[in-house]
Amino acid sequence: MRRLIAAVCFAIAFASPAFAEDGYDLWLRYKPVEASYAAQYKPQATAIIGDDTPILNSTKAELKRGLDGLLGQDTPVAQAVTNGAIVLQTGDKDIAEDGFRIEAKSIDGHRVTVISANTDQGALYGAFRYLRQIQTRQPITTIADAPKIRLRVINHWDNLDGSVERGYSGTSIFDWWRLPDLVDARLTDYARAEASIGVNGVVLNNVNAKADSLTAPYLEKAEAIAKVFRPYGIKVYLSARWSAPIELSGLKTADPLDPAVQAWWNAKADEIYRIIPDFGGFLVKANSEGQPGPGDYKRNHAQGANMLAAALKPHGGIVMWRAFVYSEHDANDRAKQAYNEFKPVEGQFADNVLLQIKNGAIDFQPREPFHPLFGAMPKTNEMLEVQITKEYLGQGTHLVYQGPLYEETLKADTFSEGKGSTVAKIIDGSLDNHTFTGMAGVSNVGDDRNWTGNDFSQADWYAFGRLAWNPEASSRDIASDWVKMTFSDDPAFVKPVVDMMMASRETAANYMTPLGLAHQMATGHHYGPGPWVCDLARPEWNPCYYAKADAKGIGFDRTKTGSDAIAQYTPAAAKQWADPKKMDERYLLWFHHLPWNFKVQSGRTLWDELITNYDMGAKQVAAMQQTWAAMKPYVDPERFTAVSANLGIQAREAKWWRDASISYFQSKSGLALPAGIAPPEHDLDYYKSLDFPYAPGH
Ligand code: GCV
Repeated sequence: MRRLIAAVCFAIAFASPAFAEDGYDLWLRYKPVEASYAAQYKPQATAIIGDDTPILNSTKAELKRGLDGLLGQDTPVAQAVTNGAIVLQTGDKDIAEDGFRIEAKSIDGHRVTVISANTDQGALYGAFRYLRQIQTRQPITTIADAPKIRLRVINHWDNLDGSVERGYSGTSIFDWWRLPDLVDARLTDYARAEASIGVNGVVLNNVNAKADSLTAPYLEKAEAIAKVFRPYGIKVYLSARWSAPIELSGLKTADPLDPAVQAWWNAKADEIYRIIPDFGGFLVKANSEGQPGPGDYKRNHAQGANMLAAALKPHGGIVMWRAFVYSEHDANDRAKQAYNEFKPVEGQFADNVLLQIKNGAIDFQPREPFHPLFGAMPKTNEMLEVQITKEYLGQGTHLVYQGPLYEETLKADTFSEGKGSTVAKIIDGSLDNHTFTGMAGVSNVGDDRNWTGNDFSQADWYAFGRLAWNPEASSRDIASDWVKMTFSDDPAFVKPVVDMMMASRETAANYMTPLGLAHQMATGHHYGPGPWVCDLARPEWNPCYYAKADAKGIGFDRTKTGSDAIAQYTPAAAKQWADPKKMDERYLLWFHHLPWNFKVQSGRTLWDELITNYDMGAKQVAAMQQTWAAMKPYVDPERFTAVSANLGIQAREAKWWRDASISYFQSKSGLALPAGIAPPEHDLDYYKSLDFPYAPGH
């Protein structure tokens, strides 16, 4: 009997808690801080006081939730000021839009902490910042902050049938079928997460849009979502299909200069604002990858964007017009297309249009030089688009922290107005005096319990928000905050994990596309390697188009002996990549086609360097596995196991990338592997034979 009682006690003591750590709470876990910290914070968090408005009510609720959890108390939401209260004060005109100031003050003789702001939204951001101070064990001192970028927007590539283009974390969180009647409570947590990182806009549907999302029933559904988002300061936007007037109303044309088309969009805008009074505006992918657009009527992008902008303007709406144009009718180097189409219409866009430009000229590759349009159109409102989902960076399984990739783009110097003309200064408007600024991130969120599939992919979402708020921020600092809030603030955990995250993007570039190679992924789903693919109808659909490997050498010549894409950059920017002997070799084969025996900076031949990089990448993932294995004591078993499993997949796939790529390039170069490099496990035919008809996200 005694044994039975002991067994029962043991089972109770070690049983999993009712709610295990499953990643659902993201960086907003609000687990109790250590007693010594709680003792410091509690006297400054005795009550919460603020007006009764929709956003301030969510602010107070979040503060209560956070403080109750972090400090293990029942924090009253009160009316009267008492010592130690947190007081929300809005209407301070000296504080920038969406900004806040946290400071100790005396009100009626009581020592309080005031979170002041101009707008309710500013107070909400201030509250999240206050909580972050506690989550990361920082003191609550005077803190003043404001976003440097006005529109901080998430783009969902979510389809109306619930699938998500390039989504690797389940299906869409928007249940279009059952909306507006059934509004998933999860959407509130989604809005909390977005607001916590400063996101103030969400595009609900895929840029490869269906016209249906503009019909009345779907607008009612969008409004049901907007109702959830509004108390968190988030506006909804829709991707608009260019040919909607034809598809929905039978117009003969979608020509932007046709009065009937203009009238259709004007009426549509009126209808939208009747249903969604604070609608943000449209995101448009036009004349790209088969999407319709003004080019179908020989009109340019400015003519197209301006027509929509005119329809939205009376309501305060805006247009985000994408510069990702990829036309199958343009035989030019694909990297040149956007610049060639947009530069000529510089100065012609309406003031409520933003040109949304991907970080690089091709398509979210592991590494690309910054997009040549940055700095090339100083009269145009330019916004940056990055991919948070990892279409080309290991999709749902690889641990690849993209903070350094975003930071690399933001810090890139375009030299457009002389040294220091960084992409960050262009998109925050400071370089060319724009006040209408933006940054967009393509969402990695789905209905997986932990939102992003891979627990570490939450960090990309988090980093996007923090960098859209402050494009000068450090991706390392952001990773450190994220790790502390999401896992543990124990320095024995934080340091190795942040180091691992910071190195992870370089690691992926090494095993997938070293030395500036690009687009070597398999066709369609882009899962895994496919460098050998060379038989697709259009040249630039083929990975072989990008690597141009043959018996003599490898690389895409984008200098004047080749496509001369380098000339789309300012001379000062282009200069850094002009000489293959002196340049940053991480961009080498992006700009240059070189012989296999070219001597790189390490003293090795290009061939040896390429192979060494692939090999190093695969080994680096094995090292990541070891780092993580040593973290077991600091992590809950659920997330430890999930991350370990994903790293196992990543290690296997990194080796696959290494072996398949080496195999293929060796079939071209005919050269022996450098000393000490193990040969690929299989022959090239084996790698070519692998087929993944059910790879996700396609
Ligand atoms: C939404 C790439 C992706 C497409 C995506 C496109 C875009 O080509 O593979 O899935 O389409 O970019 O950004 O529009």
